[in-house]
Amino acid sequence: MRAADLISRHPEAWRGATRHPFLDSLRDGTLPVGAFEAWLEQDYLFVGDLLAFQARLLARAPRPAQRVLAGGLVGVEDELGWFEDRAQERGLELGSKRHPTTEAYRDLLTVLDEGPYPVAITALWVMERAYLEAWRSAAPGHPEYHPFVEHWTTPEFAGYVAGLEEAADAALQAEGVPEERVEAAFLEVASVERDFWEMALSYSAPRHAGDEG
Ligand code: MP5
Repeated sequence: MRAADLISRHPEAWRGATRHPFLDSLRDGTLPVGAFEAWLEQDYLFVGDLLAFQARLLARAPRPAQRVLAGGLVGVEDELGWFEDRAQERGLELGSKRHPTTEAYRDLLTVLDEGPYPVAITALWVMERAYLEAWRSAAPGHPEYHPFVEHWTTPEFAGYVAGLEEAADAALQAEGVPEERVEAAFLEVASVERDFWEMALSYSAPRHAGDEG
């Protein structure tokens, strides 16, 4: 089995993860500001959880996968600072209250963390590949959101996703890989990715004390 087979086997689940009215309205500029800010706040929390997951994944990765995972780990820490800068520009305070969907995603990361490495590395590739395709679907994006579209559609990011795919493919070649668990993880990640867009669109982050309205 190769990682990319998962996408061709489950086109509906994949479409749900990578195409969404949130992304369409981000492209044409009709996205409510509250929805965008809800996404920004919750994705920042998700990326913090992802950092912890990736650190543990790196710790148990085979030698050939260490470079892409170590690079990714540095990238994710850098990204947290990038989120902080974007939030500051918008006068948005990044809170720490997880929406139930963000919490469900963190729970999934914990399950993956406790499971076999080939399942976890493949799941990480699915998360990143989903973001690459999702943000490509929003390109070029309304000018207000250009920096966000650009962030996940650069050739460097696409190269990182390709590197993860290579690491996932190598892991999936090993004997005794529990393919049904790989498949289940793909479907779970695809489903929570869809839920994440849905959450952002339907949820406006609680305003901070002292804010108007
Ligand atoms: C990613 C993300 C990609 N930021 N948020 C979700 C819900 N899924 C995937 O991770 P990264 O580290 O931003 O590339």
